[in-house]
Amino acid sequence: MTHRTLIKDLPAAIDGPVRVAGWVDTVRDQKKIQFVVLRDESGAAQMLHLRTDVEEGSEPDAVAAIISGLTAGTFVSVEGELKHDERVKLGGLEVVIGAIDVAAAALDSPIADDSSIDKRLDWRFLDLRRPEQNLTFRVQTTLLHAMRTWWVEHDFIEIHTPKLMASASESRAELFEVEYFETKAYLAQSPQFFKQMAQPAGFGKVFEVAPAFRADPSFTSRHATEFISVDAEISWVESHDDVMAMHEQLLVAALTAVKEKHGAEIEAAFGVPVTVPTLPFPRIPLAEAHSILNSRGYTVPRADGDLDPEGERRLAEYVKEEYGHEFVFVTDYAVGIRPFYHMRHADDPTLTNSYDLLFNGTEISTGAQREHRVDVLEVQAREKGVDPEELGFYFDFFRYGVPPHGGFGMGLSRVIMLLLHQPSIREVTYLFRGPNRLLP
Ligand code: AMO
Repeated sequence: MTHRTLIKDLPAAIDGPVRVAGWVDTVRDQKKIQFVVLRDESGAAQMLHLRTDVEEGSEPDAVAAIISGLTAGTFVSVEGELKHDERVKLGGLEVVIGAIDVAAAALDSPIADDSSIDKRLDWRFLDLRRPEQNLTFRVQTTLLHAMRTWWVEHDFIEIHTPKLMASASESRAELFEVEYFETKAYLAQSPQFFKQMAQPAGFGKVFEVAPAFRADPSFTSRHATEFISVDAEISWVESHDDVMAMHEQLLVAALTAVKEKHGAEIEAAFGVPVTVPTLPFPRIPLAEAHSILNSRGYTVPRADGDLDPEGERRLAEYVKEEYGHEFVFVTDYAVGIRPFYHMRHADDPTLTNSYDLLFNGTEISTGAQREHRVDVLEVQAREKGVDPEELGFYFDFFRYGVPPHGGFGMGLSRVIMLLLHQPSIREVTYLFRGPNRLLP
């Protein structure tokens, strides 16, 4: 069989025999000529067939019969002759069909481009055929590849921490419990404890890209019950500044790769430019963020002082005006809104060495320097109602030698959503999981 050519490679191919394969987009079945627009993972092209059964008394045309019976979505393989022709609107070329082989015929699609997101998610495999969806996952592939490359070039070790745990990894809220033989296990909410374990293990710098689970019953555009968490942890940090420096360089490398490879396609498909951020990203302490918002007429309603989505959006507006930047590190969160393992300021124990990273007005990440002095850590845990005895395995990490360290966790689908200006992580998650969605 002729080697299969991807549709995106047809413009550079020479006229002559060719085989393409994909699914039927549309069929125009005319009296003398039939057109099939064929789509594959790389693009769309026009196939055509001149009917040989037009004259009275002519032999039946088997190819024409197959084309007449094609339904949209049917996967076919076409052997034919490639012909470049400027007059063809779609790509300036066409394939004259010699033979067409139906791999599997399709029923009529139950969804259309304007179907609701819920209906499209019910039929996600069909929804994913849309070119923008295909692009979304190629962008994600490039982004992750660039991050992994950056980490590898900077001597990070990739780890895979278990997702079945004996205890909570963040807080007891939002915890999924599962039967585990005679006992209970919990799904990891974050690789937090075990990525930190790489520090006393002497690994230096580590990263992980893996699922995290949160029993979060909310139906927002940015929350899932299962999401891919992009994590890194590095030793010998002096403060959260060192973590932010690593984080921003990583994102510059990732967005440079995305812009180079897909910038034009993203602009065409989503109408948004990809901007490679300048270094350093703006840094604004949380207290100052509140003053800025207040001076612009907005008071964050949350009693605990954490930014609400509206506060994040307005702060991003300010950062865009003031710095022309899509990213901002909000730093130095108050102890009350941070977990026990965050290190506190040496000169102000009400503040933590921590940050949230906002991208286009939404939080994508939390990072911090960790408390590595076990006596201090125990006090901080008790203060937050965490029993150090119950987390004995974790506290042991700090009893046998450990370097100062810090890291971050970042939600992959949030990054992609905000990069492509999509309304929800549902659009950019391969298969979304939420409180009322376990299928498909
Ligand atoms: P945090 O809980 O802030 O921090 O989570 C880090 C990032 O993960 C993403 N995220 C989510 N994405 C989708 N659905 C969810 N339900 C969800 N929850 C969180 C967000 C968020 O910014 N262990 C710390 C990180 C660290 O300090 O290293 C942690 O998990 O983008």
